[in-house]
Amino acid sequence: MGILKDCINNNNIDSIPIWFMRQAGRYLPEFREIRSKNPNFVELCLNPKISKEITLQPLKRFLFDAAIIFSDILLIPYALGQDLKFEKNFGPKLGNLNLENILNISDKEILEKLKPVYKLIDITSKDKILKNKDLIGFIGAPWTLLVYMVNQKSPKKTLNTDIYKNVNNKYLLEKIIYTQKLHIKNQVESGATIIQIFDSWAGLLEYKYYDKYIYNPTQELVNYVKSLNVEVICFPRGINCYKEYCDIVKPNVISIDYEVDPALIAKEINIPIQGGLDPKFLLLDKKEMLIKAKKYLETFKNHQYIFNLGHGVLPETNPENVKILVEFVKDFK
Ligand code: 1CP
Repeated sequence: MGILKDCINNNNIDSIPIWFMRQAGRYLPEFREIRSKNPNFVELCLNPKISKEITLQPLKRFLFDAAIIFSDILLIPYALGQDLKFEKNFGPKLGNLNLENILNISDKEILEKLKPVYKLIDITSKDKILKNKDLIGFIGAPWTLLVYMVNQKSPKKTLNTDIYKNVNNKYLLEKIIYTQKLHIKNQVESGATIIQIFDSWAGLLEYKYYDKYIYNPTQELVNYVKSLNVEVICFPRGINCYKEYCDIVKPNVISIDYEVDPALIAKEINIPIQGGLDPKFLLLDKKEMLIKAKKYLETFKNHQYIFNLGHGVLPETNPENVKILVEFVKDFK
């Protein structure tokens, strides 16, 4: 058990726990080297030996308290039989959505496709570098997955604004939730000690649809993770009602994005908080970066707080700045 779990469970800790979203990724030259030799991103995710190496790369360089598995939320559409590829300078491209096929696909077929992810978790969790550290497994929240599956590409490109009016959403959502439970269970059984739910596109949804697409489905998954005696962190990026979200969904930890005012959140929310710092601040010079980081450390001084960013590390980040920031947080008293 690592200090993330200690922090969440209010046990004594002697420093602030820290990890970063996208801590394994393109800002690291050793990742780029592996990536250049593995042009097929899905195959890379499904190669346990190499994805283990990528998962552990940031822990070899920095004093992070947790690893997050090198995988992707879009392996779920892939496991449900929707084609998936990642194109250079474009991002994910998903194939046609064949609802009938998706609804009929069996657990066995799904698990067969995702088996390499569980193998990755199994071999990574046994590595001695993770002794006393957490291994974070994850899923995409149902809404975010629905967006990718129906839109067939990142909503950053263009978004079909009628997405939530699609009459088949009900069945698709049910299948997504069902599949996510399978995926959560297998990640936990393979050695994931915490689960994070990424709702990266929560901010796109109109508020009147929150119950249907965000609150109810996510709450169901949160309850499921808790029933396995594992802590769950939720990251509903871009919403502006974090307090209401916590009251309804009840995650163990809420991960905040960089648009959120930390002082207001510290006042409003009494569950453990994670993250917040704008990843762009890691592109500043060292002194300015640390001033920004200190604001979060000071604001959450009397709170259960896991240091993280308000979204993923940017590819143009200098790893030296990551090192300086992590050491600053670990030394903060
Ligand atoms: O080399 C490359 O181009 C690959 C870039 C990359 C990486 C490093 C992708 C493609 N996925 C990943 C790994 C990944 N994805 C992790 C690994 C662990 C870590 O954080 O270190 C995680 C947790 C994810 C989760 C993920 N995938 C999310 C949720 C978090 C977020 O960033 O908001 C999302 C939205 C995706 C979809 C995805 N995967 C990759 C891309 C380019 C995208 C699309 C993003 C978009 O829509 O703009």
